[in-house]
Amino acid sequence: MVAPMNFNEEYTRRIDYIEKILRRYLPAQEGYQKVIMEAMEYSLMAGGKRIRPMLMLETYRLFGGEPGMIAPFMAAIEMIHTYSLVHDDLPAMDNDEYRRGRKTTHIIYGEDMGILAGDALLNYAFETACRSFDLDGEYAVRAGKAMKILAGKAGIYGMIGGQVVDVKESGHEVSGDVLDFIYRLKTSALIEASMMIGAVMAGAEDEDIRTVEQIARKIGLAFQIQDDILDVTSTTEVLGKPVHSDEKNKKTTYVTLKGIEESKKDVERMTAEAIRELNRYPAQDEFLEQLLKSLVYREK
Ligand code: GRG
Repeated sequence: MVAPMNFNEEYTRRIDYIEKILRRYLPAQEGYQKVIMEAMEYSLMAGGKRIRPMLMLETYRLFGGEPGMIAPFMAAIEMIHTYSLVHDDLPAMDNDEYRRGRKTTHIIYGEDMGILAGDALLNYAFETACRSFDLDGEYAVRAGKAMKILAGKAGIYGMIGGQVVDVKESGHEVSGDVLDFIYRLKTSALIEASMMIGAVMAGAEDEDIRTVEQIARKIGLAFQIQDDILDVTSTTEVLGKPVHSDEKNKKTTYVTLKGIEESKKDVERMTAEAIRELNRYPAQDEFLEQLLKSLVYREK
């Protein structure tokens, strides 16, 4: 008889594995510019749920990927995500002092180094992902495809584009369509990149990669709506960052448009749909299903 999976144990095991990878790919702290390597480590190793590399790894496994080949992209996606948080916290953006339960990077290292640490993580993400080109034959071809996805989903047609509209539309009410656009780009794009890159590096067919993109889009939307809910219902101690930040920044969110109860139902519905669509694949992944379910009821 197969023993039932202990989700919490498996989750902790994966966090440890991902953090080992992140440490392995961080640059050595040396040279006249050492302070930037310190600031990169400070922000990258501050904890966090590591959802993006985790989804990448699980999708890679779902499509039969061999151990090891995906590691540079797992590190790269978390570096890009962390850079976005470092910049999002800057005085010119949300001006926040706490993130992941500790002082934000610009508070510790100053605004100038905060900007540079974000830039450094973004650039180093691509330097890290480029290491996949050193892999053998077919993997180098897959790495090229994955790189294109990473660059596109992080850029003006992806996360940065979403952030631009989010910042531009702050301070007044926006329509549901504009909000969907912001969420799809600002939050879903990196989750799409994570899962698509997992599939690409495992050698999935183009049609499956497109399906994975659609599934990840739903997961990203559900994730962002839950983020909106927690901003209203949670506490600074639990979240590790300020609550009521959407109200402070006068942002339209799913919660302001639809209310908490409706938003919760949407998170549950989108997650159930994503799980159903993933379950069509013959190689099922119990951890992935549990992970998606846990995101619906997450507290931070
Ligand atoms: C280019 C100046 C400049 C800034 C770019 C793109 C950008 C800044 C910011 C967008 C980042 C952002 C706040 C997206 C929202 C997505 C979201 C819910 C982030 C929180 O992710 P979690 O919950 O965080 O995974 P942890 O800490 O767990 O990793």
